[in-house]
Amino acid sequence: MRHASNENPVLDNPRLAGLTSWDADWSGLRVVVAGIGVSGFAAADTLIELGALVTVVDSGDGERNRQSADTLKIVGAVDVVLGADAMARVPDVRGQRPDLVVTSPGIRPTNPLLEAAREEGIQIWGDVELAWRVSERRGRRTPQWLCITGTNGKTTTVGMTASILQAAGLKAIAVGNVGTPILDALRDPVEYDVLAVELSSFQLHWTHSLSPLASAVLNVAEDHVDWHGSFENYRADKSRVYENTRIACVYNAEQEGAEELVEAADVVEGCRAVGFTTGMPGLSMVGVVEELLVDRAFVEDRATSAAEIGAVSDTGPLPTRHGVANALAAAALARAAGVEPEAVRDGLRAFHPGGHRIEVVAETDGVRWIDDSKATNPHAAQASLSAFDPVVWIAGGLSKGVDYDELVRANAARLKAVVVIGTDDAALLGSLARLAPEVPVLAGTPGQGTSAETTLDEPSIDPADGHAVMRRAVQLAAQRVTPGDTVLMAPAAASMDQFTDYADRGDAFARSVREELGLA
Ligand code: UMA
Repeated sequence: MRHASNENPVLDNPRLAGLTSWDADWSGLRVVVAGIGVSGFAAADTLIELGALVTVVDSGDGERNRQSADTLKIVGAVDVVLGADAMARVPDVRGQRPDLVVTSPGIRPTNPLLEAAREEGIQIWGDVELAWRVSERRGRRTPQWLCITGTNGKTTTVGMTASILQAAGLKAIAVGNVGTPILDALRDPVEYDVLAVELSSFQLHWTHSLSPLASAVLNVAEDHVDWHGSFENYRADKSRVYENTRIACVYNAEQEGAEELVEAADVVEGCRAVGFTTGMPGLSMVGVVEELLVDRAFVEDRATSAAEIGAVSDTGPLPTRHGVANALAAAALARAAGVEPEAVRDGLRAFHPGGHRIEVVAETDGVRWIDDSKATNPHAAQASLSAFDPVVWIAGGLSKGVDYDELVRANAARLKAVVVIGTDDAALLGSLARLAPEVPVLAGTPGQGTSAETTLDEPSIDPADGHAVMRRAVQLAAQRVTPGDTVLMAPAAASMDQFTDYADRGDAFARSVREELGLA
C-alpha cells in the first residue's frame, strides 16, 4: 500500500479545490449536470440549494424527464435542455463556460459532451464526488463512509452492513448504486452516523477525493466492458474504491489478484489490508472456523486469538458460499467502524435480502421455478446455475460486451434446454452453439433460438414486449420440464432492452409462472 500524497490533479483548479464542505462558497459556480435521472436530479437539486448556477442536459425528452425538469424549475432558477442534441457539446451556463460538469453514472466517458469537457480542461465529477465534497456541514453530524464495490453481491453486502450498524445502535443507511443517492441521505432530516455506500464501477470512475473510513472490493469478474472499453479499465475503476481509505481496505482473500489491488492503492497512513475468506482465516482476516464466523483482524491479540462474530447459519436460511463471503465483508467493514461482535451477529440475523435473488417463485409437480433476475452478468449466473441440476435455463438480454464461453462450458452438462430472451444475444447463442451443441435452444424472443419446435399460445409477439416474451419463455420451459427439474431465470445479462429493470423482469417471470401453472 502506498500512502496518499496531496498531489491530486483534481486540486489543481483553486476554485474547485476549496469546495470541500457544504459551507464552502458554492455560490455562482457554473455547473453542467449531465443526466436528469435519479443521480442527476439529486445533484442538480443540491447544487441549486447551494447557490450554484446550473444547466441540466439529458438526451431523453420523455414524460419522466420533462416532469423532473418542471420540478427542478420549481426548486430554483435552472436551465434544462432535453433532447437528442442536448449532449452534443458542453453548453454555456448563463452565457459563460462552466467551471464543472457533474455527470450521471450511466453516461459513458466517450459521450461527446464529456469528451469535449475533458479537451477544454473542465473538471468532471460524478454525483458521488459531489456528495463527498458536501458531506461535512456545520451544525450537523458528519457521517462516516463505508464503501463497497464488486461485480456481484454489492447490494446484499451494503444491506448487511447497514443492518449490522443499526444493530449496534448507530443511525445508518444503505445508499448509492443500491438506489438512494448519497446526496439524498446527506440532506435527510435524520443525521446519519454511518453511510453504507454501494459504488458501481461507473460511479468510481468519476470520484477523485473520496476518503472512506473503510472500503471493500467483493470480487471482480467481467462486466460492463461496453462502458469501460476493456476488462482492465473496469478492474482499475473498481480498485479506485481503496484510494485514500483511512482504517481498512477489505479484500477477497480467495480471489487471485485481489490483495494486489490493495497494495497498489494510495491509502492514508495506518490503514490496514483485511482479507475475508470462507475458509480458515489467516492473520488480519475474517473467515470461517467450524461453522462459526470469526475475526482475526480487529482483535487485540490477533496473532494468538480470534473473536466469534456469528455463525454461518446467521447469513440466511439457505447459506451459500457467496452469502457467507458477503456477510464476512460486511462484518469487516462494520468492525473497522468499531462495531462489537454481538452486533455483527444480530445485524446478520435481522437482515432480509431483496427479491429476485435466487427466489423460489413456485414448486409444483416436482419442478422448481426460480427467479434470479438479479444475475445480470455471467459471474452472477454461475453462482445460481452451478447450484441446480438438471436445469431449463432462461437467459439473455443486454450482454454489455461480455463473453459467455466460460459460463456455458462450465454448465453445459446440467442444461436440459435453454430459452433465450433479450434482443442482443449473438454472443450467448454463439457460445451455446460452440460449447453446448446438444442442448436445445428455444426462442423466447422470436427469431433468437434455433429449435423452437413447440406449440405456443402466443406464436407471434412483439420482440420488444418483454412481458409477452417472458410469457412465451415460460410456456416453452413448461413444455420441456419433467419432475426433478429446475427452471432457472438467471439471464447473465442486463434487462433494459425489454424491461424497465431487473425487478420488472423478475416480476414478469413470477407472473408468467403463476399463470402457466394456474396459480394466479
Ligand atoms: N442519459 C443520457 N445519455 C446517456 C445515458 C443516459 O442522456 O448516454 C440520461 C437518460 O436519458 C436518463 C439519465 O441519463 O434520463 C439516467 O442516468 P443514469 O443512467 O446514470 O441513471 P440514474 O437514474 O441516475 O441512476 C443511477 C444508477 N444507474 C446506472 O448506473 C445506469 C443507478 O444504478 C443508481 O441506483 C442511481 O444512480 C443512484 O445512485 C442502477 C444500475 O443499473 C441500479 N446500476 C448498474 C449496475 O448495478 O449494474 C451500474
